[in-house]
Amino acid sequence: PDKVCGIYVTANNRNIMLRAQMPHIGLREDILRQLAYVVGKDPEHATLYDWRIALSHAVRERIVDRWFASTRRTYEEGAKRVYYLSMEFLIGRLLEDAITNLRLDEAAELAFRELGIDYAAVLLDEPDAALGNGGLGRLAACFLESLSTIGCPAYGYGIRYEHGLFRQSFEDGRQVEAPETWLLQHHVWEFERPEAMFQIGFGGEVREAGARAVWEPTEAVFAEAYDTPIVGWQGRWANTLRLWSARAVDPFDLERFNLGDYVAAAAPEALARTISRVLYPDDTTEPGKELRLKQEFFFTAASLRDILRRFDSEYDDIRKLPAKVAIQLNDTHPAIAGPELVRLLHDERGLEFDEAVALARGTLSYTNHTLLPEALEKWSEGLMGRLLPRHMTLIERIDALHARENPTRKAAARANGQVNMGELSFVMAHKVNGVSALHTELMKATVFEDLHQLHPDRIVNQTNGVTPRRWLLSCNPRLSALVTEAIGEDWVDDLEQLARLEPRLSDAGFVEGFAAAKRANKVDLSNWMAQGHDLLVDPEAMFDVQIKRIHEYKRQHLNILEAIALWQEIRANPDAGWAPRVKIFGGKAAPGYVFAKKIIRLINDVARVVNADPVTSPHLKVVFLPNYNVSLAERLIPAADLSEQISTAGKEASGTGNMKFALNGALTIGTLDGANVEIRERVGEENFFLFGMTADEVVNRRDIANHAAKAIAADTRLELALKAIREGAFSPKERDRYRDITDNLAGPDYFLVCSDFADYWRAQREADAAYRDSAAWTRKAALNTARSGWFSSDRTIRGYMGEIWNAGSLNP
Ligand code: TH1
Repeated sequence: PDKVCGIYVTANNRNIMLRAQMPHIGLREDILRQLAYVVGKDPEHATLYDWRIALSHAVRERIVDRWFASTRRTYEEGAKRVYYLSMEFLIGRLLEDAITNLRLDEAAELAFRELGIDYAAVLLDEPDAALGNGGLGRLAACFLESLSTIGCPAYGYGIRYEHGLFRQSFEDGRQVEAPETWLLQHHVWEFERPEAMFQIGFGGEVREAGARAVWEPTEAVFAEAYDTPIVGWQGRWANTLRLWSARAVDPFDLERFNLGDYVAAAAPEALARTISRVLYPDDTTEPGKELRLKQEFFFTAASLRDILRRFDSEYDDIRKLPAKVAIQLNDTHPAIAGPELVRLLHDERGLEFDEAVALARGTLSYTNHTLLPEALEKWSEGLMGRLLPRHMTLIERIDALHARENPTRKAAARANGQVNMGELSFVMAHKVNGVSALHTELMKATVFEDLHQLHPDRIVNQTNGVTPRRWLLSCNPRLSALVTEAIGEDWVDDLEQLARLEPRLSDAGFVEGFAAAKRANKVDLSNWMAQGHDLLVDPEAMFDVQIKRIHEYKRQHLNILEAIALWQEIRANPDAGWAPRVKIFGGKAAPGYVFAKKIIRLINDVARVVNADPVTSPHLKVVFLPNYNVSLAERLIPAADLSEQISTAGKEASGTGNMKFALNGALTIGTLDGANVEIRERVGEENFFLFGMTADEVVNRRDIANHAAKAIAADTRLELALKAIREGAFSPKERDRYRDITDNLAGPDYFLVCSDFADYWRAQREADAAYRDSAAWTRKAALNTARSGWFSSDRTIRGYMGEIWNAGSLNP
């Protein structure tokens, strides 16, 4: 028999295997077959949706073969597996990603051309899988794709939320939230696994049984698995994203039903399903609700049971666990994995407590994504003791053991009536990592100072990255084609090859091609904004983009203040040769974050006034696009000239949007925060508009009395901009509408918007001047692309594999 993809094939399944090698073969026939036999439609009556489902099934078939092959290889090699536990996976659309990685794009386009169907529209019909808030969830999605591209055997584990992040619209400039209903349509990519079902308990009592204990929960739900294959570049490898859905153990109360109480009869099912019903819409802020803790335990406990079941199927010595299993905790959301794994090893498998802790520690590692105090998870002992009584005791014992091993230890996981999940994660992990060089150093100096002293080798840095398949190859086909033409296509999974573009900068044809790609992307975006949003913008203007969650530390209000000041200055002096600009905003505010929602409304109000001003309108437009999500990012980033990365220094752990912009040839205006520092180092300081205080200066500035008032008094532009807001220039019917914003900025101004304003203005005018010299600008933009190769998530994942997981690649 022949060997294809590492598997021996017989004549029977030869066709399947050939398709695995040459996926474009028979694509059109397969689409039609799927349309008929899976969707149940003939081509004459098929809607866009029907075509999309048919295409997705045809593509999915081509993944499944590789998926099986990857699983089989992992078993054959006895390879170590990596498990990435995350509350969030912000995947976006899956179809185009799969088509790109299987290199089916041309075949699919051709097939639909022959069928007379608009292929682009079929792709756009897919809803985003928005099972995440922002950077943390999107990072998890990039990591999954890189793990598959690299061929590292891995599973993502998370929650199959019925409703992902809410849909955002504006009414009268205000954010309105509507539930996201992505699962109402048939979700083609997942496979239900009713056989992988675990019962997860809550509450109840703990019975002592000698040295061990038996936990008897009073409440229980089933966790049911749904698997989505994640295929890597060129389809060489496919891993699994396994998401857990909650369902009732006793789904239906027949007795109640027979008594005629139909609502009560269905109640157990509704209650159980609550656990996987919605994603908490808070990014980097901690609501600390009981349901959230239940979600965390639910998916963590189910994942650990599944991991041990898979381990047991291959090995009979549990002491091999750290050699065969690496579990990464994506922030503290799955931190209960520490005590739960100890419980499984100690209470259920009878290991000595100390050995159970050592094995768990050898298996677990933890990524910290933020130092913001409000985002560091702490659970009250009361709540935790009620919901997870056994874990509460085990946490106490973990603390005691750690104190015995480290007598000088000061802090503890359990302190002041609360469980500090960061401390717990640190103590239960063999490695703890930050997500940018600056953030990792700040971890050592601030939040984890004591623990770092005790364990100086535990904290390591793994600067974030983004997958070049989605964030260049597929979202920016014009630039990708240009790059491939210049240096071949090896860059796609070896992004540092982009450095080979640099010598091409002396080639006028290449530079012109680069400028032309950007211009065409901007024209596309302008047309889309004109059609879908009734907004007319000039594609020759600088596209200045800030897209991210709305948060005071990210300082969208600094950006809009600068827009107001610019508007005022243009009005006063309309003929001063202004470089035309379009300021584009996108982002959602947590529904309970009142201040952030006010910022959204202010931006919309400013946009209304500024865009209607005939004097300034040739020079300045302000646009807030609703419902920012992964798909909108894919549209905006390739068309951006200027990337706004303006957080208060020390607050943004890394940022990942900053990397996507630089990769796509936008220049950054930014502070020395998060990965901006490393981006600037690599692209060169002359190709980056730096402004603002450093993290150290920020801390000192806060000690200066009336720092905001002083900054305002020293800067007339800032003073006038604030005055305009206060006097109702943007809310004529309600002068006080933004009183809380202006009061905050003039008073505490914790995020130092006023103190950084003057330098931000200076950097913006520098950007204006640079943009006027379009040849020089293009050169800087191209250098950003050429020097962004290091920010591939492939590099990040290799770092985790080598320094944290001790895991290898099985790619041929
Ligand atoms: C983000 C960080 O804010 C961002 O700087 C970083 O690039 C990204 O993670 C990936 O590392 C975070 N998102 C969350 C979300 C929650 C809690 C903490 C963080 S930190 C819910």
